[in-house]
Amino acid sequence: MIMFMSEGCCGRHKHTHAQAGTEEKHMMGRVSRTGQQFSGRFLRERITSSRTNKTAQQSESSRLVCVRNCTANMATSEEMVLYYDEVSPPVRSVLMTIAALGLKDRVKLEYIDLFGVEHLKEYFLKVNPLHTIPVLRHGDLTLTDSHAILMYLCDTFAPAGHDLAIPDTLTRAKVFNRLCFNNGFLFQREAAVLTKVFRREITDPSTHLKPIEETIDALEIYLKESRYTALDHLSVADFSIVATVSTLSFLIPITADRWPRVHEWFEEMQTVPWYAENRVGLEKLRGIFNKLTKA
Ligand SMILES: N[C@@H](CCC(=O)N[C@@H](CS)C(=O)NCC(=O)O)C(=O)O
Repeated sequence: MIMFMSEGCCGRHKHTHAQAGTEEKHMMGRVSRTGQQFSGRFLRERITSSRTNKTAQQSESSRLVCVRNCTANMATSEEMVLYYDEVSPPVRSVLMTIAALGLKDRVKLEYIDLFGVEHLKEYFLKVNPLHTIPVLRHGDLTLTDSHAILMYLCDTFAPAGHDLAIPDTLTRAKVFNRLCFNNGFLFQREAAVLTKVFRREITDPSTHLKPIEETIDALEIYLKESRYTALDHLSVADFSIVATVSTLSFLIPITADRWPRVHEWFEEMQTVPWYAENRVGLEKLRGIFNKLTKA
């Protein structure tokens, strides 16, 4: 968890979701560096061509689509509320997913000012006693972890054939495994260092970077095994991991000579239209980080 302190930070953060929406519109339909058009049709074609064992997957897929539809029927009429502050990497992964699934109009955003220590206020502790964001509320359901939220959104709202749909148990296992990598290693190690900076315990993080570098080494290996972090096409694992990697790039530049595959993937992720949702909070956090690390 990144612990946020109040000193000097109150009132700095204003709601900028509308700004993110403008950027997203601007980027929609953009062509990636590899010449790929990020349209819904393109995504469907790409996922279809990557399927190898179609028949087995289809029967598993229809079972899961049925489960998903039942969930969707129960839940889609309820309002969704996301407690957020876009400086948070896990929040940004959820914002990218909401945009990619076309859910922006359906999610009410409740701003929790982390640097204003709003997450420790009594009313928010009733929402999440562990005082972290993001939190997603959907009807009676309250999810207090970004990785659980990402899986839930995919299961409930990704139509069959969408890149973010999770059609079978093998795909689920791969995506979930990378989400666990982010939750247990990448984000934790990055957060441990950033917390020291935001608590003003250190101004020079350079001697604290080894554990983070080790996780980027692991990511380099994973990205040699598949085109994206979990699969050969985009998944929510990429949103989760890119939110963390873009933030840790304040601390460690992701260079092509040191981590060629991570560098290539990170460059490509920045061309994905929904990455616009990551930029706003990332730049806000970078501003705060730069102030606290300047000697
Ligand atoms: N595993 C959680 C981590 C969430 C987390 O640590 N969020 C930070 C912001 S990046 C937070 O709310 N920190 C406030 C606190 O720990 O009190 C997730 O992925 O949702």
